[in-house]
Amino acid sequence: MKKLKIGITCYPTVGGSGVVATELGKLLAEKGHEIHFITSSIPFRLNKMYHNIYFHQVEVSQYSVFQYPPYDIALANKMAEITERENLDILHVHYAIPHAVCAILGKQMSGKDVKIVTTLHGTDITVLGYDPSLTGAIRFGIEKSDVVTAVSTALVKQTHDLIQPDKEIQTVYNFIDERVYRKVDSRHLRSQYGIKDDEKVIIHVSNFRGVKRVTDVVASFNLIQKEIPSKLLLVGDGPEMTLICKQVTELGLEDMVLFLGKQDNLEELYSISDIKLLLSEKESFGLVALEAMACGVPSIGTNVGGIPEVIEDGYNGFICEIGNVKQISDRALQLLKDDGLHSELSKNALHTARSTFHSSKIVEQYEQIYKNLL
Ligand code: GMT
Repeated sequence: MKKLKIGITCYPTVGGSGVVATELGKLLAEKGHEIHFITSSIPFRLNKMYHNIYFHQVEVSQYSVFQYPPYDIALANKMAEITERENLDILHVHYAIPHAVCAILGKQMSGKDVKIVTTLHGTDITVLGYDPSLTGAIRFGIEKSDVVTAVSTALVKQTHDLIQPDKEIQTVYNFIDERVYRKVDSRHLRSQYGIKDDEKVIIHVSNFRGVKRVTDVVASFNLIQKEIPSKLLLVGDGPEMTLICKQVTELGLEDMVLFLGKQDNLEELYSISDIKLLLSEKESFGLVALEAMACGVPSIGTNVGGIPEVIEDGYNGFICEIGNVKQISDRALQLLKDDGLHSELSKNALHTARSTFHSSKIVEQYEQIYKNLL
């Protein structure tokens, strides 16, 4: 395939969409394409030097005359500048708002025939889609993109239901870098964290926003630890943290819940975990479930959004109703008490991560999309 020049715009800070966009850029660069990240700061996962990855920072000047800094205009301006100067073939933006709209403006400003690919990740639809002051702009961003993808079939459907764009939207699933997310020997962490030999480990990783329902994670764990010696690892930080700390204290679980804060090298934590809990009320995909599965950890997830497309009930994990902590803890106990069942689901989790969601397969799908456009 002809080597392409691809501009990528995403939210570069911690978050699944930024992770996927950055990993995509890295893998495309490894395949010889030239990648130009056009973002507000250097993507946090861009942690290695690549000769064919460039970073163009969008800088927004503060003028007292503006009540709000004009970030979207600065981004469109930078997109136009890079498209023209580097002769980009593709602008691949992650999130319809504001990135697709900025790309459309940037393309017009550049006067070039750069093709726009927009990937929807969820919050732009499942949250902003309910805001009537934004739906018109989201629809415009989608309809004027050359190709639109969404990270799950559930998100495709939700976008059509909420935004009703006159545009086909393709599902292209998320992926992880299997070279990073794999079972590693990190047993030393168990003793360092004070986890006893007979204790099971349950893990939850998120940004602790309300939609992640971390209170359900703690409530489910409370029921689990009554029947089986166990520890809960809470990884991440966010707005709900104070509430969660209070809940843990009220339930008397201080010695059993480990607050680890934000962490890199999650594969080391997954590798000492027996079960992952992802109990969100909104989740277009659930990248963290895939990360855990790639390390052989079965997940218990809620029946929302794209989660059931990643976690197959009874095959590589379990799907439960939102907020049904009894059902969730029953499923967890079933898995934790039956070594045979656990190892079967763990094997299947690995298989799912390495087949349906293998990075090579997903990156090829994106390459095919680019190729068809040019
Ligand atoms: O879930 C978040 O709070 C972060 C958000 C983001 O923008 O990074 O995640 C969204 O995109 C991820 C990557 O595609 C998906 O795995 C998450 O499910 C999705 N979050 C929601 O839909 C709430």
